[in-house]
Amino acid sequence: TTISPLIAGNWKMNGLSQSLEELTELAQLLTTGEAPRAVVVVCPPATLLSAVAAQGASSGIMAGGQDCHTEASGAHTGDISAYMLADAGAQFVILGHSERRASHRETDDLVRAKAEAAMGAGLKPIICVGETEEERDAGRAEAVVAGQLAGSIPDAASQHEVIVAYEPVWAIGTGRTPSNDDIAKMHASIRQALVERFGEEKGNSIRILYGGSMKPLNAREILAIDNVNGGLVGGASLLAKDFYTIISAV
Ligand code: G2H
Repeated sequence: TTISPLIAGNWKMNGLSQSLEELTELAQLLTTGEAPRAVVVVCPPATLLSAVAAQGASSGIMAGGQDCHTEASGAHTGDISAYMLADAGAQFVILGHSERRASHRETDDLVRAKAEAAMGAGLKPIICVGETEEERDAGRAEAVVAGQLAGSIPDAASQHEVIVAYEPVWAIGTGRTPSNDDIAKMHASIRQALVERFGEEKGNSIRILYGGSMKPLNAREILAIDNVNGGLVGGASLLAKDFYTIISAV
């Protein structure tokens, strides 16, 4: 593939100001060794976003949010808009993560509206899809993911940069991962859906990340699979050394 790979760290609801020391360490690792082949993104909790954006800039680390509202501003207590993320220095935003789909009942329609808002604010949405274990056991994994893609990616993606993250729900934070063969099959099917919807050129230019228990030990083989254009890394992104190992595995 000719797409430049991207590795994004999803800190989820982890990270206090002291976690910025990990970021400093990551920046040192990234700037002392050989320049990484991957675009590097860190998505901290919103409280640390501007610090990550400021501190990461000198080492090429880009910042991303973990969610945004559909509106630019207004009476939405506790929410944060895409414009606010951009204002704080974010260039990316994770949307439709399975944890939000599950615990905040986010639907494909809502994720699509959020992605539209994100693109309107100049952010690159990282749109997450993935089947549950039941759905995989029932042989419906590819159909479920195809449905999520169709519903969650806005048509306007044809004019903007979007990223897809395939995260099988049963692999998230569990230490379990699909076989390389299953990852290859799913990523090929996502690629096909993107090409069918957006055409050869655009469809082949969209990054498809793998997420779910990616760690230093399995990153190299997963990242070598066809149509895997990077990773969305949760637990293993919290320690600079581990995250750097994954980044270097591209
Ligand atoms: C999947 C992933 C990051 P983890 O949610 O989004 O987390 O690597 O901890 O499974």
